[in-house]
Amino acid sequence: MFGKVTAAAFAAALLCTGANAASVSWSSYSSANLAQAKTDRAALDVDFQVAFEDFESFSPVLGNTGTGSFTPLNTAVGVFTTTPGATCGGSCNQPNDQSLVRNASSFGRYNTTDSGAQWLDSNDNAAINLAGSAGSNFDSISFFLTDIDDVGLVTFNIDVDGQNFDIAADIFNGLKQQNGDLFLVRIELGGPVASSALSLNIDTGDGFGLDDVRLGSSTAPGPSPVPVPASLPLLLGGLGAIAWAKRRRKAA
Ligand SMILES: [Ca+2]
Ligand SMILES: [Ca+2]
Ligand SMILES: [Ca+2]
Repeated sequence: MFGKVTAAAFAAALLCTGANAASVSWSSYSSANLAQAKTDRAALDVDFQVAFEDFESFSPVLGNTGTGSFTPLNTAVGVFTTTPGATCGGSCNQPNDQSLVRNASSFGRYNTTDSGAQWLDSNDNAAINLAGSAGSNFDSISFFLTDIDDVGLVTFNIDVDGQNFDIAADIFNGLKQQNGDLFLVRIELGGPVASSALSLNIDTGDGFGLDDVRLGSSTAPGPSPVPVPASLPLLLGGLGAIAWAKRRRKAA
């Protein structure tokens, strides 16, 4: 199933943040169709790759017995954190405010990387958050998710720089998904940015997996622009005032 999701409060969000208009495209697959999902992804991710994270370089927490300490987790695509949830289900490791890098497929979550084994697991938290950045501008984010909305309430939504996309309502029509279902997500940010705030929000106790996160750019990657110092507008204003005063003196 392919779908495009529109942001509900998007006009208001634009007014508040000055952010570009983002859009989210979403595709759903059964766990048996990873190869097809990768083929579809290759057709979508045709822009320049700015950064990629497959979670294969981190030490995994094995099975369900380890202790997570992966918040914050610094990666090639930015810093991951979690939003703690109220429910810690059967797949949860304590402390349950951590996300985990797992390497043993279980509970319907699994690796999607070719020749890989690991993924970032939500550990039943309410959200996985990404402060996306890679030292270079980007205008798209894409990734695979596993095992969303197969237990508890059917509620999953994505925040992109203050714009909210209600996947459960607009794509799932409020219907529960199958254990282990696979989802391909691509977010167009609407313009180049040096950083982007992404949150994947779910019903607590409904764990999910995230893997193969890619930041892309429709133009060849280069260094992010140096931010204008807060003092520069003041300085320019001051220079303008001096010029104006000079003109006044001449006129007088
Ligand atoms: Ca992986
Ligand atoms: Ca599951
Ligand atoms: Ca789940």
